[in-house]
Amino acid sequence: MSAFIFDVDGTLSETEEMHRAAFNAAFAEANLPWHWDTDRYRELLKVSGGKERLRTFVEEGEIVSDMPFDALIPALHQAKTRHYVEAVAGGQTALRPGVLDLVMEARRRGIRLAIATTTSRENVDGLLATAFGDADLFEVIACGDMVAEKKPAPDIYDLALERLGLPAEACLAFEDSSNGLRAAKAAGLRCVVTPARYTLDEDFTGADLVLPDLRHAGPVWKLFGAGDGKQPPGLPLSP
Ligand code: XBP
Ligand code: MG
Repeated sequence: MSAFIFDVDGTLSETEEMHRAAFNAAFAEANLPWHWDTDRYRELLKVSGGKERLRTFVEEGEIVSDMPFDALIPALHQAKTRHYVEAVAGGQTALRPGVLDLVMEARRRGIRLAIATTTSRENVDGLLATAFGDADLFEVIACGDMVAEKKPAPDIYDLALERLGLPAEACLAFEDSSNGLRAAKAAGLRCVVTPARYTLDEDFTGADLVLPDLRHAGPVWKLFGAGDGKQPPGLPLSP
């Protein structure tokens, strides 16, 4: 195998609380009486994509607004992205345990690195620059609206494979959510899942490996076919 393809939100970093805060900041800025608490956001996260999530919320709630939805949703999402990028630039996030070591070891072994995410390019660039100190670490960044169908559709992984010029069997995907796992499997990839705070209770049937985080990377190298995998396959999920 020749490449690792990483999801971003929840996989590289626990970013969803920052996304939730950014949505709420955008609502307040627009003087909308909306506030997403953690329970509501966990439900809404089942919809991939911030704009799609907003549309679901508005349509489900039959919420009336004096601005037509087709204008309201992009405007709110742009404001939300501005708040999110500011939060990331302010250093409000860090890489999940084990991510930096695994990425650096992959680089050392000449394994190519790519991103396949639902979030927008400006969010990805901000996180990579802040968390890794290098926005160019990943040679392929497939993200957001580059594809029509978001996760759990395979499109974003298909795009990453196309840009890598590699077949699915040459790559290993890293995800945190059921939507992401389904997208990776539908694209024919093996997939390691490290559930995040918002996805701990989701269904990861079909995952090739489920780990609490990437600190114990032995099973990852074994799955990738490049290591001795001394660790037992798939550590029990931390409580
Ligand atoms: C998770 C998502 C994104 C973020 C919000 O992406 O579904 O929609 O929640 O970001 P990932 P946007 O595939 O990295 O897990 O508002 O930019 O969509
Ligand atoms: Mg994710």
